[in-house]
Amino acid sequence: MKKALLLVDLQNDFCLNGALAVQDGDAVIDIANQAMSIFHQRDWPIIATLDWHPANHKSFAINSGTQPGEVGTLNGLTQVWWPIHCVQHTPGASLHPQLEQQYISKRIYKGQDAEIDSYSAFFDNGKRSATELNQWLNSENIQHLVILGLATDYCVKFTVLDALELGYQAEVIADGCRGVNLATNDSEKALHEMATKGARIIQLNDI
Ligand code: VGL
Ligand code: ZN
Repeated sequence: MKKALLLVDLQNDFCLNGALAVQDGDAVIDIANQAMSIFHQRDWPIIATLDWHPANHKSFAINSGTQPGEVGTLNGLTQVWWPIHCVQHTPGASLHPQLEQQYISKRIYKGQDAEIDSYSAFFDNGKRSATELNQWLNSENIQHLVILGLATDYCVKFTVLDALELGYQAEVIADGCRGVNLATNDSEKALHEMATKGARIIQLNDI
């Protein structure tokens, strides 16, 4: 049965020296390349998501008169305020230079609406609008996703939970994920929640 590999936000701003660097984020690039090579050999599709914000995005603390790391409300939804990151067409928004991009068959952009954040690759945080991901997977007859990327406790988590809700089988490559961990253990908790809701937590060696 055909599976798709979903690489979540492997962008410079989440890696070493990036604006929203996740601890040890660079380590997942090698895992992503190994996973891509396996999927490529099997002729299975590889999808990359990109956090893709306009400069005036309201999730940026500076645009909302708040401090990064604090929590507030944006248009009725709980919002963590972030440093400026992944601004469209800037180097920080580019995929990591060591990622073997030639294997990517589809790119999914999210977070373009300045008024709402968008952690999941499927929907914005208020489920007000959808990306083209679900439609694309349907057209490719894919019901099974293998997911890795950044950050475990935000974009990976919400992507996996939406995938499960939409009826996909989801496997998360734990050694291919790293988290923000605003609170210690956020990433562990996120993996636990994904597992509770039906995801299989695996390692690269299991694929
Ligand atoms: C992400 C925070 C803000 C992520 C994106 O990719 O997990 N986290 N924007
Ligand atoms: Zn973002």
